[in-house]
Amino acid sequence: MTRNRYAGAPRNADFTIDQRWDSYTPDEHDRWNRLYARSADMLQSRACPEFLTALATLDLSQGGIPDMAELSTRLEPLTGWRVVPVTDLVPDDIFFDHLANRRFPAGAFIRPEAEMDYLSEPDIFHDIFGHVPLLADPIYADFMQAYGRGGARALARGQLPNLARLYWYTVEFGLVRSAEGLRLFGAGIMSSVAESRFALDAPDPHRIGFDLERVMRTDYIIDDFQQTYFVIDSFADLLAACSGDFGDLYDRLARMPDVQPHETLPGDFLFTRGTLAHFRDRAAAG
Ligand code: HBI
Ligand code: FE
Repeated sequence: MTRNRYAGAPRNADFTIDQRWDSYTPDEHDRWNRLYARSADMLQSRACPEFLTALATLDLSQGGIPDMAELSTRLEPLTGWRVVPVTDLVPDDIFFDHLANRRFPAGAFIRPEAEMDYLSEPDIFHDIFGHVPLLADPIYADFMQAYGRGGARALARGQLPNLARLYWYTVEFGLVRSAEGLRLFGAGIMSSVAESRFALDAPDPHRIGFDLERVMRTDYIIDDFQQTYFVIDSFADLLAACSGDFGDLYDRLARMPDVQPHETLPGDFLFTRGTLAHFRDRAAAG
């Protein structure tokens, strides 16, 4: 059984494919249901209110893997967003063009049983359970479109790495303040039970107040929990921070050294200064 049976599927110029929803097996539908139940349950006390509201609104627990076309008929009236099937990662320019047109490209394959707890690239559970619910929130929906438009500009300037960090530390691994304390919103956290605990509860990582320039300077690791999580005040604040022209910012960034993910800077607003113990153990283990 190949791992991603959509790899090599015939695709359109925009890299979309036919999801062939009828081809999912009962086992795959059951795996979605188990992934969904496990994460939705433990996120009740950890996810931000906007995510929980959107998750209930979109009701992804309708029994098995969502049909993206059907899901889009329910999402589009809310914020204009649709979900389109792709095989896996698509080229940056294609990705940004989809976001700029309120289309979220979601992987069509579901992770194999052996990778229930961690997988390296986005499967349909990461993309639809992790990313799609917040697209039902009007402010976050506007932010994601603004990000797509900014992506094309960053590509044109050759400064995509700076913008990719913004995506990484918010859309994938962001935390947000709420009346009850820090809460999760990043899709990479939401779709991982272990990281949903680590990001909020563990003493190991730093938790630093979001600052656009600081985030865009900060490198990241892709094969372990984050050493630093950034905390936004609100989605409105994130949208406002990203709605200006980044030209001067890119000029400044080009002259500044990168910040390593384990570092803190004098100007940081530290919600928690991490022990980094998890990462030292990992480094020691080699
Ligand atoms: N493609 N399908 C898919 N999903 C992504 O999250 C994605 C992508 N291509 C490029 C990309 N992300 C990154 O370049 C951005 O995160 C910056
Ligand atoms: Fe993602």
